[in-house]
Amino acid sequence: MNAQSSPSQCDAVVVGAGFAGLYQTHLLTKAGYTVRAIEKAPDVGGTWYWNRYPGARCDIESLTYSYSFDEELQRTWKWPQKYAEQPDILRYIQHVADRFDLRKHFTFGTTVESAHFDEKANRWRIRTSGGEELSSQFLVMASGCLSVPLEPRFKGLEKYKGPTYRTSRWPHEGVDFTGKRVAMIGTGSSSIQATPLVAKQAAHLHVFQRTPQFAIPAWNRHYTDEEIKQAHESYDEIRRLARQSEVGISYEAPSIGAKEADKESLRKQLEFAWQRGGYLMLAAYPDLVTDIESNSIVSEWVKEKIRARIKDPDTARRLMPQYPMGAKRLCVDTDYFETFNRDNVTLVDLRDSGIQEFTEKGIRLENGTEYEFDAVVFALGFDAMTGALNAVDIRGRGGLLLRDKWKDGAKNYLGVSTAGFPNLFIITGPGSPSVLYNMVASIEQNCEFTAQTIDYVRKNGYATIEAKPREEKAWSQYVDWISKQTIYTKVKSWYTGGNVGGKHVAFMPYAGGGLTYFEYTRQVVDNGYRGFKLAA
Ligand code: FAD
Ligand code: N01
Repeated sequence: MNAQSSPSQCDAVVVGAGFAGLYQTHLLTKAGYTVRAIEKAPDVGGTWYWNRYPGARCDIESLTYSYSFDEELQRTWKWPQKYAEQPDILRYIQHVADRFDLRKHFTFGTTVESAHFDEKANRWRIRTSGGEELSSQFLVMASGCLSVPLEPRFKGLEKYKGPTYRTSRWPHEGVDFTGKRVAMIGTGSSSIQATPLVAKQAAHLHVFQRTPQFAIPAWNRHYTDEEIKQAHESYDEIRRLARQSEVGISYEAPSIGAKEADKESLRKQLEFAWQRGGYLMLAAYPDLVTDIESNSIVSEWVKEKIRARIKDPDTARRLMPQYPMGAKRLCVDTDYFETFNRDNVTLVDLRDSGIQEFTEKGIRLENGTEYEFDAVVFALGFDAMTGALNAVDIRGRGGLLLRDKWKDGAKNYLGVSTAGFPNLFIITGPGSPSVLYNMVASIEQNCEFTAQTIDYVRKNGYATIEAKPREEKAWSQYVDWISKQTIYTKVKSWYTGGNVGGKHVAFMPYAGGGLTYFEYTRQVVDNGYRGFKLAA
């Protein structure tokens, strides 16, 4: 079946062809439902289709940051590196699409523009950029937590004559910066991965930093054949250990908090965590996200490590983060701080003087300093978690617009459902562990919950399922309360929406841990969808 010629009436419309949309489509079609899946990009991949900048790679080990649902798939796929590069992750996703013959359900190069719930028919009416009108009982938004990049909105940008690039929309043919004077704006994860590679090519690189970030070395390397063989043989154990952890990654950590550890055991444990590298530095002790004193001990220790990587003391001072480690998503780097030891790299600290405007040839700061560039790279981040949902004209009962409902916060139940929007499912939405968990595992759980729920609704002869307002309120208050017990609310970040002008600021993911969340959703199902209203 070719999606282009497939019926406009179907059981479910799935939006997105990333890890989530593909798995959701696989589950539903395998269960016998008709699915029309729509993707803006010309092909599968989602995040890994769009983010092709130099150095793009995952920050959770590939053996874990991959689908677990198919034995044969995980035992036959060979990850070349500990943290796979974007081309390898994209190749993997394409392989999954081929292996399970998923492309035939998709219409690519097409955006879902609106989705209105028809209360008389109990169906979603969906309109696409291709002018098609679809009608489905269920709508699954697998549209991504980090899929709507922030537009560069700098005064005078239209005057600038040189080429500009966005990390999240990198040209497929790549960019050659050889001999060029380059500006990099932003110092989040994307910039931290791209900066060392751009610096190696460019004649000179200026990095414009507004907020210094914590980054932990990845210590990335190629896997040996023997390691891959062993991993394939012990995959059940790898997944079992990952599932036992609150973040979906297996790791060892002491049971006491950092502030309770004596000096010598603290040093040993932090050295161990540093050598292990990457995102798991935040799991060096179990209380780093919840206890500011413990966090501060470890943050200071990490800052010393960072300081030791930078030769110039003034540059080191300027690169030092000033917030609790992990409150912004912890970055994982390869040679980021060492890059500032190069003669062809200059840090521009925007806390001294902000960007006034772009000129024909470059950038002028508020203090009058001017820079000339042959190319500018924007690594400004995303309208996270709600961006892709609010970009679509989604209307529920009574014509209520989702983005209006959410203007004072993304109220939801379990992150997957929101009251007044029957038969709408959101994969890794606000209110679910999503970005605080290994995302692929988080996606698998949410997709399985959605498929199971759709099956329950259909097999029991219901027309609709939707969150009850009372449970939604309780869940949203609980998500908010938990976040306030953590360091996450101590700083402006994309986790809180604070990076987007005018967006309601509140911590969006569920910070109570994956295990707790998964158990909670299991109980909801076991109790006949407690908190949901089912109607015939
Ligand atoms: P996406 O991959 O974002 O896919 C959503 C798709 O929906 C997109 O292709 C988009 O074009 C499409 N779409 C959106 N709206 C519409 C619409 N209206 N109509 C049609 N199509 C639409 N997470 C981790 O856990 N570990 C990592 O190491 C990691 N690395 C990352 C690196 C980068 C550079 C980025 C940006 C994110 C990273 N993430 C990581 C988070 C990453 O987004 C998730 O891990 C995962 O890939 C998300 O998959 P998804 O299918 O939910 O969403
Ligand atoms: O975006 P970010 P990202 N003028 O929001 C700055 C995942 N990911 O694309 O901090 C000047 O982190 C902004 O400054 P400030 C991962 O989950 C993972 O890098 O707001 N600067 C910040 O420095 C990650 O967290 C990987 O003060 C401006 C930067 O731009 C998420 O995606 C790799 C500005 C944006 O950083 C987002 O990462 C890549 C302005 N007007 C992404 N506006 C891995 O390593 C914004 N900034 C796996």
